[in-house]
Amino acid sequence: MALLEPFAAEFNLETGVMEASKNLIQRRLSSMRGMYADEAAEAALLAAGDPMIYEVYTSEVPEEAGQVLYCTTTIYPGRVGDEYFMTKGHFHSLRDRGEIYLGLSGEGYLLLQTEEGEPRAVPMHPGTAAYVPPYWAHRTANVGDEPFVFFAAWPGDSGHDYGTIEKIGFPQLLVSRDGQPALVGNPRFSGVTG
Ligand code: M6P
Ligand code: ZN
Repeated sequence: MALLEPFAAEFNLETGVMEASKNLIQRRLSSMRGMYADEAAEAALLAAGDPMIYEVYTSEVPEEAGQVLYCTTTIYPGRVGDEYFMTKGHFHSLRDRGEIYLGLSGEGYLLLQTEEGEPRAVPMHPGTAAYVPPYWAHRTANVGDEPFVFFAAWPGDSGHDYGTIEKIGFPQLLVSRDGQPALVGNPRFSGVTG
């Protein structure tokens, strides 16, 4: 492994913007087609201009064992039908790699599931350190009216497995009920992986 020089990156706690980051990932609704339950609401939003759902400023750290990758994620406020704007979500390619999140601004939820489809949900606020244990798929959603911003750090060799989530979805949907976040069963959840 190469010996790296120590460095520091500055980022904005309100917006999540990391000025030094050369890697900005932007996900509009069109890049996550089929992930929201309400297909008619998705089609209407796509026709109305394809909203930005979230942005990720990633570190320049090499993706290899021993390194610690990090990023900030900013999920914009909004819903597709009743379902709050959210990330795609992923398992780690190496399933036995965990992750740590720190809420910086706004209000969100961390949604998780095991490979057996066992769901969990963890509310996140500024100052919440939420732990993603190894083996749990993870997705975040914004349940507030402002951008939800959080910092994440994870082992450099974890990898992102998006395909499994694209195929099976998450067991629960996070929706707005009378203006409050509520978890409901996902009727399209196709269950256990493999
Ligand atoms: C968190 C971390 C990142 C991830 C980002 C967006 O910041 O888990 O690794 O890329 O959320 O989530 P996703 O990759 O699932 O779209
Ligand atoms: Zn992860």
